[in-house]
Amino acid sequence: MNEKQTKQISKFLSLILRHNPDKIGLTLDENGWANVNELISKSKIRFNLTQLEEVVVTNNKKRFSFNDDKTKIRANQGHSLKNIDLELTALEPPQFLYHGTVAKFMESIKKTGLQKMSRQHVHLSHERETAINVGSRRGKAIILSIRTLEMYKNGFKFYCSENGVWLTDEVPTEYIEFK
Ligand code: HQG
Repeated sequence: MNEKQTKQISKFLSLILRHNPDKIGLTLDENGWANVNELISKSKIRFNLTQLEEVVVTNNKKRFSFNDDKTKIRANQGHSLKNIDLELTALEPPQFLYHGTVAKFMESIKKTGLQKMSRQHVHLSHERETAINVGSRRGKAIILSIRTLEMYKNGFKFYCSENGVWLTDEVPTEYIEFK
């Protein structure tokens, strides 16, 4: 497949596996898994198992995973669906993690901290570069450094998804370095 085809399938998978499985009459289990055969047969765009494997393996952000015998597939993070338990283990984060955003959100972030908005978690990254890319989706990126180890010591929980995105429920303003 060419890049355009894999991207089209990846976008479709993000929509179905993170946000709206109902759109094609698919049901995810409580851990976010979809049955692979059912996904392929109900999908509006045509692809087979080999092509699905190619999308999972080549995806630049490792957005999706198969279970061991490849009968099930799920998104690694980014869900807006409620009540999906990704079975992540709480971990001690590094001293700082980064969040990329844009100027138009700053007034609100200064008031209420980082909130999960429509997703299940606030997304943070270990690399500054990643945060720049995330922020740049919306315009000129502003990078916030978060004192995550201090948050952790004060009882906040942190998780790291299968594809290396750090997740937490919220970041109160006092832990954000506004420079
Ligand atoms: C902002 C993509 C106002 C927040 C990316 C962000 C990432 C607030 C937006 C992943 C706020 C939410 C997640 C507050 C946060 N007031 N705005 N209190 N708190 N915000 O898309 O982090 O390609 O849900 O700064 O690469 O941008 O989908 O989160 O701008 O990994 O795999 O509200 O999505 O990955 O936007 O991106 P999002 P995000 P995928």
